[in-house]
Amino acid sequence: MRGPWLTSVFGAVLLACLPLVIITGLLDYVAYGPGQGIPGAVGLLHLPGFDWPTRPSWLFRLTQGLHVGLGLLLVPVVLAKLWSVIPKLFAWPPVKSLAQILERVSLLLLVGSILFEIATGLLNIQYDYVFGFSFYTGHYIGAWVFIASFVAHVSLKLPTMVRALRSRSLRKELATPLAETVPEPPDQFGLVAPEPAAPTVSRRGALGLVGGGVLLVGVLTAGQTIGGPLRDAAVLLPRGRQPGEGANRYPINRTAVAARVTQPGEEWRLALNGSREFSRADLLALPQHTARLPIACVEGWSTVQTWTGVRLRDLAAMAGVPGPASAFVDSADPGPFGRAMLTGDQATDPDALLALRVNGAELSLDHGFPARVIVPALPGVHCTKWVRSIEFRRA
Ligand SMILES: Nc1nc2c(c(=O)[nH]1)N[C@H]1C(S)=C(S)[C@@H](COP(=O)(O)O)O[C@H]1N2
Ligand SMILES: [Mo]
Repeated sequence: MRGPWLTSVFGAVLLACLPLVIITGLLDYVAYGPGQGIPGAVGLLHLPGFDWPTRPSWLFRLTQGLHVGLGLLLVPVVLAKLWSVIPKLFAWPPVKSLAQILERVSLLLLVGSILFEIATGLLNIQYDYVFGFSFYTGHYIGAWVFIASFVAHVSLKLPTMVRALRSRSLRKELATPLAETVPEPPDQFGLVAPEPAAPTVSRRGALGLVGGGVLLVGVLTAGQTIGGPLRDAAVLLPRGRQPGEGANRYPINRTAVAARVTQPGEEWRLALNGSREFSRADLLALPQHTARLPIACVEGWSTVQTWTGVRLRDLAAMAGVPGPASAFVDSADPGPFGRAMLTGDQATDPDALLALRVNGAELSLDHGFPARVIVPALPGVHCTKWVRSIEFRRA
């Protein structure tokens, strides 16, 4: 089965799709906001970044959905392509010439980095950080290793790929049954076996198997963005499978128990710029605004709900900073996502809320009672729950 044509078909699919995974991944990096310190120390690899916009409100839902969703869909294709070049990966003797050493090192970086990205990405959406390093820093540095070796690999192999694709017709291959399947002609790269055994699968069968794998991954993934009953089928993204109850029935990223947050009583107050305090009743007595906005988590799930609460910009005005340059939100959660920094535009968007209610009911404790931030197009991680204080800053 192995040969330049088959390898090139997998290669062409990856060449068409991986740039989208790369670009949406880098956009997610910008959305997370280098100002938040995520990822941490990456030295020269830091991108300049720009202020993440608040419109369209589904922007982050789209970029992270594409990054995680497409990334998962491509896993069977990556594995198939690795299988198709196995003779090259284990070539012997390992060192023949300087050019060959360079080629093998570049392949090691290419294969190593994509497997690293797949492994860290998958673990991040499955488990609570099992790495000994920060997922964000590791996945980000791994991405740059992959981008560099991917660009090098494509520039070296593109002519070979085009030639190989032209050597056979896809339509004809898809019409060829097992009985008529013969090896590709011997090639200079040594992909075609010199003495091949009789085929046990046709080329269309091999492509169908990989395509079926992609489809299966799709079924096990799509529910986390589409929602509804499909959400329960999304076993590859279990982090979005803790739904609440009633009006609060949508995924919970981190429960109150996990964050060690307990139900606050009447004594709860929101502190604004350290100078003003509001009880929940005070907040409910202020003008309320309702907006239908998504929560989209970098771990691969998203949902759209109807939120009601006080506009952040109204709070900014009450704090005496009507046009803030930024807003620092702190919460009762001591964990890593217990605080966030919003840009001025994010804090003053007309739909940016300190939400008190969702879908017409009180926020549940798991979803941030007594109050949580919700801002259009912002990654879920910046929509802080269990808010305790907001500081609107002039700079
Ligand atoms: N205080 C606090 N707020 C938080 C988090 C957290 O861990 N602590 N997680 C964030 C993340 S990563 C997401 S995706 C959203 C999810 O909101 P939900 O659990 O209400 O769906 O909450 C955000 N707000
Ligand atoms: Mo998240």
